[in-house]
Amino acid sequence: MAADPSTPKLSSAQIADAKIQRGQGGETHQVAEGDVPVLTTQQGVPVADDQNTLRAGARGPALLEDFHFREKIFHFDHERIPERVVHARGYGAHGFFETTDTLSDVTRADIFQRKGERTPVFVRFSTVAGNKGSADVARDVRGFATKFYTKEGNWDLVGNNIPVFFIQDAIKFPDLIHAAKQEPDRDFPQAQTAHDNFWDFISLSPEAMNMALWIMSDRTIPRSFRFMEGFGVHTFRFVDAKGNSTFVKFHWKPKLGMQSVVWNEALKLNGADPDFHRRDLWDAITTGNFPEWEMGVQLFDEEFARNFDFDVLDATKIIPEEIIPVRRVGRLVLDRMVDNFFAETEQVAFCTQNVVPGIDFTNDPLLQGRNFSYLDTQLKRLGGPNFTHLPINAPKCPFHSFQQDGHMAFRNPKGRANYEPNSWGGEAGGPRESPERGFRSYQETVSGDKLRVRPELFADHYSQARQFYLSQTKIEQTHIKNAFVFELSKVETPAIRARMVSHLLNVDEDLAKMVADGLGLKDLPKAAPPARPVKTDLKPSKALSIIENGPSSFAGRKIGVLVTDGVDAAMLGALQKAAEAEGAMVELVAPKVGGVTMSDGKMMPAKQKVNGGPSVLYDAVAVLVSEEGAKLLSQEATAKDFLNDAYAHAKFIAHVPAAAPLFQKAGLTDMDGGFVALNKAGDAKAFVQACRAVRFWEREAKVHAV
Ligand code: HDE
Repeated sequence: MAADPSTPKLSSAQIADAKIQRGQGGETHQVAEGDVPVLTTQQGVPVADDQNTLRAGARGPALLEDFHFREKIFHFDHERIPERVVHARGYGAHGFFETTDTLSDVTRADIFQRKGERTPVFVRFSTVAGNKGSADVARDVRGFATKFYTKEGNWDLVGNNIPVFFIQDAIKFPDLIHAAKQEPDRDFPQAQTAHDNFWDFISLSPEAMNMALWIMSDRTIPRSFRFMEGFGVHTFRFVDAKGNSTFVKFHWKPKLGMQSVVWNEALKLNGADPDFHRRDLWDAITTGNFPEWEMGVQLFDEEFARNFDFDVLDATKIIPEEIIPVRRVGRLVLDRMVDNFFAETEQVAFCTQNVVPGIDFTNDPLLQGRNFSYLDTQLKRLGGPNFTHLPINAPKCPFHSFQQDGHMAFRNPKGRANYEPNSWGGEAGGPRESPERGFRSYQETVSGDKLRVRPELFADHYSQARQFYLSQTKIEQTHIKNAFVFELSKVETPAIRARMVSHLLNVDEDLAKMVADGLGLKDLPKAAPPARPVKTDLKPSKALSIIENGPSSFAGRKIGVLVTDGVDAAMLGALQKAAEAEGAMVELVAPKVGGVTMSDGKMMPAKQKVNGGPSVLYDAVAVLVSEEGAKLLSQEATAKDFLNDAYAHAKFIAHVPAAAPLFQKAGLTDMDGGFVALNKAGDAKAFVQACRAVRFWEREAKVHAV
């Protein structure tokens, strides 16, 4: 508004006048100078005074005729729109999708026809359960929604970072979400599933068991959006030019490899920086380190679907990559932040029904329900049927329809015809349908009785949960066990805890016993009777483990360096150089944010003051204090926390000899293989190389006794 260049400019005489007037009132407010646009009302009327309401006398009542005041407050009162019922907390960015392998053999979708072609996209990442202002590193599924502005219309792939879902039928979605969100009488806890209602619902819904294993894994505490996978979840259809169909499941693979934080770190991160994930995306994109994912597809036909152990319409199941490999067909690069969060990220309206010619739905009962829900929800959130007119939602290809009017219609069709068929020829007659180019649904033969029932294979609730658990490394299995124990320890009703253990007995007996033990459960309950026998012969899939699919370098990660006055300038320089060569970042944490005086007398500014820059913000840490500095920080609790947390979170820790007293004071005497001594400049490189393993996992067993 105020930035509109067409708004009137002040003449120098007016500026002088305005300054004098302010001078009389004694205020020090800034007034427009030279080329700065003049503040106006929404009607374009220049505003002379934005500091005082119009009054009858200096101490008199406000006057109703103050249209500037009324307009300003009226608009402010209506700034909010309803937050999303789910996925309220989110963060988006622009970018492009580049087709790297054509798919013309299986789909007529225009976006997949030409290798090297780039299609603009907007991606919004989110958590599911938390409200709009909740913390980023809540244990939760992450949304991964992509809007492709293709040449044949917008395609929305509204996915998650976990390939399965809690429920099989959309009719259960309100129950699931009610149970997951704050309990309705007390309105807490928010942004966490560690409460009775959630586990009550889950333990009464055996179909949720596969997802329960996934959400208790580290997939739900990703290091940031840049380090997680994405999935379309449902089975979709590709349709070729002749109308033949191939089933497809969509995948996103992060270029930086997968990485998660550890649970205790997540708890602390949410206090230290509730915006940890959005800040990470902002920092990466604004510094030119554009996050990237590969798109992969699993393609299969009706025959495979008929013979597969599970129903491909069941969104609680995956097809392991070892059975159907993921074919890489494109890359997604996010390279531009939004200009305005509300206009773009808040108002973006994803709809699963947004498909383009060549991409079609299947009868997955979740997907079918979603196709109703998303359009419906946009009406509520954005206030009318014209949300597609908002720039973030409008297609970038030509589009024409006879839809008109409604709230905020600023794109009504021109000309006489607003219906068809019509006999007004040429342009006046408006657009016409195209049997060749137009979207055609896959011609599927459908018949059946009208009933409320689920297909038989949907009833296998445990086999893939077991497969998921057995596909994890030992460290990840321990994290899953600990997560169950943590969450169920927050559940106040013992019967719910026991009911969950009765399900886990069908997944893996050892897991169930360890969870029972962790909960202090005296008697092991009986296993819940499975509706179908549990398949114990499913092969573990390496693709399901985060650690097995970690990074090959330390690129994109951050080292926190604790420094004090007198820091060895050469060593710090070597560390910065080694990190840069790896594509990693270095941030200084110091007693004062103004910085430190290095050994060479030069000043180096810090990013964080030590009490505001805990080590949870970093992937690895280095302690480059001087002898004097070590003495100073030995008296500072947050400096000792910095080290203790880095140690407990199994991080790699580099240290100069002068730091020894600080480690002593912090009680860290066991310098295990995760410590790297920095004695000479070359050691900095060795440290960064060690960090490629992301964590020194062997240490974990030593720091958790219960
Ligand atoms: Fe959603 N979901 N969902 N969902 N979902 C919404 O739409 C819904 C489901 C997902 O960044 C809502 O615009 C139903 C699965 C993402 O703006 C709502 C069912 C998957 C986002 C809705 C599901 C998702 C949403 C709320 C059960 C992964 C955020 C606001 C059938 C494949 C999109 C909105 C964004 C948002 C309904 C299940 C992903 C209420 C009824 C499965 C990423 O319409």
